[in-house]
Amino acid sequence: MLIRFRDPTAPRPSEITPEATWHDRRRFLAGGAGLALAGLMGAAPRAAGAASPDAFAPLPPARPSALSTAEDPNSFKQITTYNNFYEFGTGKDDPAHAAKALVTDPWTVRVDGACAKPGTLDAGTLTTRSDLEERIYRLRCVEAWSMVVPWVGIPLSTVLSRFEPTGDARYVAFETLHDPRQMPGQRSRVLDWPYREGLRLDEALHPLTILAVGLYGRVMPNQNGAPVRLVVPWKYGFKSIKSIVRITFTPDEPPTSWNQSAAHEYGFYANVNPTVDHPRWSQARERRIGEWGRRDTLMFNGYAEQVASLYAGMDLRKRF
Ligand SMILES: Nc1nc2c(c(=O)[nH]1)N[C@H]1C(S)=C(S)[C@@H](COP(=O)(O)O)O[C@H]1N2
Ligand SMILES: [Mo]
Repeated sequence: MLIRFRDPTAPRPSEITPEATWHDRRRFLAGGAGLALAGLMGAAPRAAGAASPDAFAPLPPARPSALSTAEDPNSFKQITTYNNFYEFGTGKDDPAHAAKALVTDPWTVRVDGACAKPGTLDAGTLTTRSDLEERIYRLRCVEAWSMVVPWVGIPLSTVLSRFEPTGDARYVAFETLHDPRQMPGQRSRVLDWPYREGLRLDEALHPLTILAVGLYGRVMPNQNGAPVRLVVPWKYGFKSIKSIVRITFTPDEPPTSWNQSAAHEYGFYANVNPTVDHPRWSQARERRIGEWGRRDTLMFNGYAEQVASLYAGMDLRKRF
């Protein structure tokens, strides 16, 4: 994989240049064909009403992570207007509107289960930590699209270690807020609420797994899972649970929402794997949002070098 190094003291491009401008620059560098294509696809970032990062509070400068990809990120508009967040509707453009009113401050995350020091986590304190890292991940979704997102987050392991998991902690379970008054999607039974996800402890402690608190150097937009959501970049998008209120260390594999709703379609592991098809579609290729054609999907979403050893000896067709 490509690893990008940057001077950590230098301001990030997102701090000195409005994001729309660097997209213009990139399009200019790509030449006329790129320009024409972007116009055709309605990708012009200055379109009236386009979502702007300026509407979101800036986060303190984050250290660029050595695990960042060098790929160009998707635009702020693409990342914040094409979402899956069923608590706010099942349409891809629902969350951008319906999540606006979600109250994310104050927000506490309860941490319990098999740990010596159960307690709570104030989401607000996560955004001011000096170990915030900026990473660019390709978050691929089961619906065969992908995006490159410049998340800002903190390694989940840094947070979990404070609660001192015991020897019984073999898995970590996560839960989203359950509040049908604020989350209108929870009034219909598309899923068994609250949204639940889980990881094996070694997956949860892997340095690629982060608790994300923002993107493009700004606090997390509600539609992307404010104030704090998981990002597990080598897994399908549904593993990356949004708006987390509870984290529990468990001895057994915890139940997860999509697995409960359709076990033959969505496994617990959900590692991106081009050789294992979803029962209803091939997972060999994906469309990058903003691109026309499809590209080959990479094993573990391009992070095989970092994570393949976690699954040594496992039959990934059975444990999909
Ligand atoms: N609580 C909650 N988390 C969720 C979802 C959801 O519906 N509810 N959707 C998942 C799915 S299917 C995807 S593809 C990603 C999308 O994240 P994004 O909108 O930030 O791109 O969020 C995941 N996390
Ligand atoms: Mo998804």
